[in-house]
Amino acid sequence: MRAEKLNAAHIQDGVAKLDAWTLDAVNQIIEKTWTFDSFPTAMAFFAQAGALAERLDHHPEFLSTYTRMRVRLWTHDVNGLTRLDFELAAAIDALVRTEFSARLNNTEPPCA
Ligand code: H2B
Repeated sequence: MRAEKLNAAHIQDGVAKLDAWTLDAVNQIIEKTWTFDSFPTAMAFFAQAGALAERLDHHPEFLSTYTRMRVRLWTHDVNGLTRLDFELAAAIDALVRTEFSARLNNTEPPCA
């Protein structure tokens, strides 16, 4: 079943429930950046988040810059945000919490 495009109020609500994801309201994208302790850790995150996305049949855009990984989510099918984006965002946060929390580099600001 195709997920419905969320309106602005539902998007605000969804972003508020997530941990530090930001909204690009113009382009209807949510995004978050993590900085890891090394390039191999960043690549392990890439592989595991990719496998998670494949299981959920919802696919992020990844930007890899050395130890930094940016994830952007939207639903191409509706050209906007749906509950699938928020479910995948929460699942990626859970993955980072369980598998990568000891391997984050919190001293560097997660700038773009
Ligand atoms: N991922 C994302 N991010 N947006 C989509 O609209 C989308 C997807 N559509 N993954 C899915 C796959 C769709 O093509 C299949 C048929 O479910």
